[in-house]
Amino acid sequence: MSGGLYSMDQHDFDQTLDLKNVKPYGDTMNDGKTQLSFTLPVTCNDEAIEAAKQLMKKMGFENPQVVFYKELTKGFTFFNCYGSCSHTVDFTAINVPKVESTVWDMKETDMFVKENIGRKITVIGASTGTDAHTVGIDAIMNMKGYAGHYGLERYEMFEALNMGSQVLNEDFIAKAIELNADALLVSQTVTQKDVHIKNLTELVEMLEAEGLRDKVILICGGPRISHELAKELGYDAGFSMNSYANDVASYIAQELHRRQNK
Ligand code: B12
Repeated sequence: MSGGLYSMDQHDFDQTLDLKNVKPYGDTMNDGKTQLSFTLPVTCNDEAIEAAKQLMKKMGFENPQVVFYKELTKGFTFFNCYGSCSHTVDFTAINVPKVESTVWDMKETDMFVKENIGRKITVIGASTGTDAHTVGIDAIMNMKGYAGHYGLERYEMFEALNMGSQVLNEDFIAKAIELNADALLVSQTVTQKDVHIKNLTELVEMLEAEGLRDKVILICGGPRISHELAKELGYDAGFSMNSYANDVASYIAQELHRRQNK
């Protein structure tokens, strides 16, 4: 009996979903219910709460509610709020550029490289510029890998050098020349004041000046990097959160093979 009721609910539920006008789901379809948090640089008092609500309205939230607030430090107030989003997106019109390659596991990639490239692929990686975050590039390169995906150092057909963090673009390029690298992997985590754009753009310009840009597969990655941004900045591919060594390795192997057969 309850199973029948459940499927009726599901049926109603599906009928009210309009993919051309998608809004957040809270308790019921199309209620727009959203939780958001932010800090205002004002003293923690009733006026601050009213300011947060007015701001929510201007952001397009109906029935704004402040459910939690706290002084962070003198003159700064943090808010947790709820509201109903009045905006929608057309989900059917969304097109996200993605790296075009088939994702293989380590064995499949190694076998492909053995059979189709016939030599080891040399890859160097680093967090460049002032960026001191190493966990992302380690996840991709280190022998032990990350979340059950072995890193490039583990691959039989990859020669992988991880230069670590805060590597200057000129040192990175010098190493690429010394090792005759096939692929360069750049990690950028900090995006404050667009420092990642500066570092990434500078590397492309320096590679172009050295006449090296077309000779390497240039890849960047990080939590706020997208494939679209990477392409815009002159990279061949960009990888973000939830990407692993095997995503990158299979892309590099396929791209190198494609270039060799051009
Ligand atoms: C650990 C950490 C640190 C450590 C780093 C230690 C180390 N050895 O790496 C320390 C304490 C040093 C640090 C310092 C700073 N940090 Co910090 N840090 C973090 C933290 C908590 C975790 C980052 C992390 O390790 N993630 C785990 C890895 C596995 O994820 P990932 O990097 O996204 O990598 C994955 C993908 O993105 C991708 N990927 C990443 N790189 C690459 C590269 C390639 C080629 C490919 C293919 C894929 C790829 O693959 C990975 C696996 O899926 C984050 C907050 C958070 N929870 O994310 C803040 C965070 C990144 N830090 C931040 C900031 C602001 C700083 C500081 C500026 C703070 C300060 N004022 O001093 C400094 C900057 C220092 C510097 N010069 O860079 C901000 C960045 C905000 C921004 N958008 O710019 C964050 C988001 C915290 C926050 N919410 O404010 N940090």
